[in-house]
Amino acid sequence: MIELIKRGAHFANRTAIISNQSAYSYQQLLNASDSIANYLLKGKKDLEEERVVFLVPPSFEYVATQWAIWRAGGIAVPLCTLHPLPSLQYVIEDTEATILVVSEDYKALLTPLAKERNMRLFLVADLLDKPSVDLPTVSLDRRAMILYTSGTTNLPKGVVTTHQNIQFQIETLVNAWEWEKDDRILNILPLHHVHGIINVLSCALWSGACCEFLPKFEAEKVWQKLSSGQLTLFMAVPTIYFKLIAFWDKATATEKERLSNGVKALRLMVSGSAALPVPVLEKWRTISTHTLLERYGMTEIGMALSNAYRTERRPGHVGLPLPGVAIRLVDAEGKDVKATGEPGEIQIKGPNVFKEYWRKPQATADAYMDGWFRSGDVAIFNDGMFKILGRDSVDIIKSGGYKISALEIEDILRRHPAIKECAVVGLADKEWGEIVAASLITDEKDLDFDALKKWLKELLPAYKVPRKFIIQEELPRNTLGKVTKKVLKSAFD
Ligand code: MLC
Ligand code: AMP
Repeated sequence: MIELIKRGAHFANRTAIISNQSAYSYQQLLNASDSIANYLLKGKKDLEEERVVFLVPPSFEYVATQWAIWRAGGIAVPLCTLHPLPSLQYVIEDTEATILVVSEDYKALLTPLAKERNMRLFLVADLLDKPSVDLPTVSLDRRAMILYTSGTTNLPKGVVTTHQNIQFQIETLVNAWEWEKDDRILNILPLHHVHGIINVLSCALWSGACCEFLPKFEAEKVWQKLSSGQLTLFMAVPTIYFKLIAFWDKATATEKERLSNGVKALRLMVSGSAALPVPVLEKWRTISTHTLLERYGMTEIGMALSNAYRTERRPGHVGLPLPGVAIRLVDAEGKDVKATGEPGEIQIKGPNVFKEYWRKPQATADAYMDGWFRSGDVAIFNDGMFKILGRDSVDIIKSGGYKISALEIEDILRRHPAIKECAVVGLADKEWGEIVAASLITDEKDLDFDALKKWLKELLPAYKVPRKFIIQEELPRNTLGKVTKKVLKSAFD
């Protein structure tokens, strides 16, 4: 049996999940996932890596579904609850999923697509009552999960991890951050990315700890939890800390004192998925006494670098490789520059590194240099620690912890009848890290941007829709005709 799930039996009576005001034990999680697995198998002995897509908000039912897919030998493909139909359809088609599990809220949206593609569609609430069957033995080298990530191509790629990858990614974090069964963490992150799935949920369950869900991020509710004295851990993207600080700033003096006193009780607060600005780290320290532990990761590798739990946490730095993860810094000529203190691309090797991009052998091969995974992130080794300087591609935007491809948005914008040409860039922003901005070439000088945004939201998740637009006569280009995005950024000033 998969180690993560096998361990659940040791913690049978402990609380695994709190969601929708109910507490669920590890035994309930085992029973529910057993039952769902039984439905998914429908008499088969093993799903043998059939892709099972599921659209279930963060909750006990989400976790039971994820475990069930793994227990039945399938590949778990979590869909994003914020995505419009075309984005969901893309993942369903790309994975050629055969089974779809949804919660009630998404049934109407996805039923026509499931019918059209002849998929088996289940409502998760209907799957919790079936007695157990013999479940297959799933070896560690089998594919376990596909998460979609944006990159330097216009369409997101499916990142495939095996059970072994996942297990290693969990174990290295559990050890580094000293997770234990008495821990309790609040999850407010989406569960279609590694930050929420691995760092928060799976580390908690591996440890016999409790993971509590809030359906979505709301500063007031998160502060209530943080100051309740019940939590020991919290992990979030920098934008969330920014928003929590903004809430605290607006509170009365008495309330500020209460919130600050309450949050001190946690043993660890972590930031990641995007660069943590030093002023945010410092302000959070004055509010909470916590020095946020910043770490660096990526969908393809889980976590790779981390500041120390017990010793130094250096602002603006991402620490050192996690145990078992090898890191090198390589310049444009392929020379290792870690020792010289020059900037280089972070490249990674280790059991944490993913198996492949789903059905994209060329993209998979291109992602490596001499057996090292190329992150596309540039860093230096500064006085014994890694410091991220940025990315080597202007086409990748990080906004609120989400990775967004400029090319994907340009591709959609060009489909609009009024848009002749366009270019998308990320602009630095204190709250979001970067915000998406688009320059348009159009003959319609009075183009209605609100109507354009509405049109885009039918095709793209709202967080990918540009927040700023300008209309230009022509796009800035170099002598080869390529849009110079660094120049374009200054046009938004
Ligand atoms: C929401 N909006 C965003 C956005 N999130 N816009 C740009 N970037 C984002 N990230 C938009 C909404 O569409 C909406 O626009 C408006 O902002 C307000 O929406 P909201 O729902 O009120 O926002 P909020 O709930 O506050 O969301 C902010 C957030 C969320 C920070 C909580 O973005 C989030 O959960 N981010 C975490 C993403 C994450 O987990 N990344 C990890 C990837 S793994 P409108 O127009 O509709 O009003 C990874 C590896 C690693 O990176 O190292 O961890
Ligand atoms: P994703 O592809 O969504 O998994 O995002 C991974 C990317 O997030 C990395 O390649 C980095 O660009 C960025 N990232 C993650 N953690 C950090 C960090 N601590 N500092 C700067 N960038 C980060």
